[in-house]
Amino acid sequence: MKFFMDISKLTTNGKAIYLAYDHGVEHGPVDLVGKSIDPNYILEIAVNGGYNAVVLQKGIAEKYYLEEYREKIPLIIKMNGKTRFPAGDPISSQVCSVDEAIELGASGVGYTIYLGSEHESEMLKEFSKIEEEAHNKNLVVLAWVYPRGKAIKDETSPEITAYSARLALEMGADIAKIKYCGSTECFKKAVEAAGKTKVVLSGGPKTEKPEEFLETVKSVMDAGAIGVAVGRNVWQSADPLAMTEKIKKIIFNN
Ligand code: FBP
Repeated sequence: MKFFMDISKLTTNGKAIYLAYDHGVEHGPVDLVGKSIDPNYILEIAVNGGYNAVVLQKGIAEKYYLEEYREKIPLIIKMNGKTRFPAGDPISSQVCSVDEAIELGASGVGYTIYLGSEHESEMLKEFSKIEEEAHNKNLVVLAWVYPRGKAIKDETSPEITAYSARLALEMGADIAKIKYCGSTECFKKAVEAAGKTKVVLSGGPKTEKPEEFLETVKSVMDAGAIGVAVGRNVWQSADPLAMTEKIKKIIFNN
């Protein structure tokens, strides 16, 4: 069992930028505006933008990643998912096995835990099995920790953001992917709570002006995050590669 995972295959000098593209499950094609409906378009951005990895569900990986991109860009497989339709507290089901992720060429696996959901215990149990197997098989484990459900009064409060980061550490994740809480100060507390688990920002909806998102990136880097996992703010932008360069400048020159 590997207790200390080497995450260098998914980082550059300890920093990282990941291109998230699991929205076809989470939100549906409504998010995949213009050219971004085409997985090849996204994979080209990931390669040409010099991302540390692209995040895909298994179906896209099987049909688009395997043949052409395996040697060009590292892969993080999203291990669970849910659509936007079910009512009530969220639960996200495992839809890919660790062995399948390895066959698809994954260097890491990602799993969403809805902290505070009434179904939280099922996700914690599922995550912990994936974490054990993935670490045994030398995969980096990323936890998307999103506070959601009736019990959560404010999904981006400083307290719940730090709790999200801490949960990732306690559950054995190598990297926690968490939402922004609104200030460098509060994100710093989350990074502190994550301890030896590294923290990346979860992008969020496309901001009106690109500068707004870039300010958030700057803020989380100042707070001690290692980078971002971004989707819509890149591939919904008019010039995804130019946007990528601006984000990278903040992350890697920090
Ligand atoms: P974005 O940068 O587009 O927000 O992507 C990050 C992400 O975590 C995706 O991996 C996921 O599909 C989406 O956000 C889910 O967002 P939410 O559950 O907040 O709707």
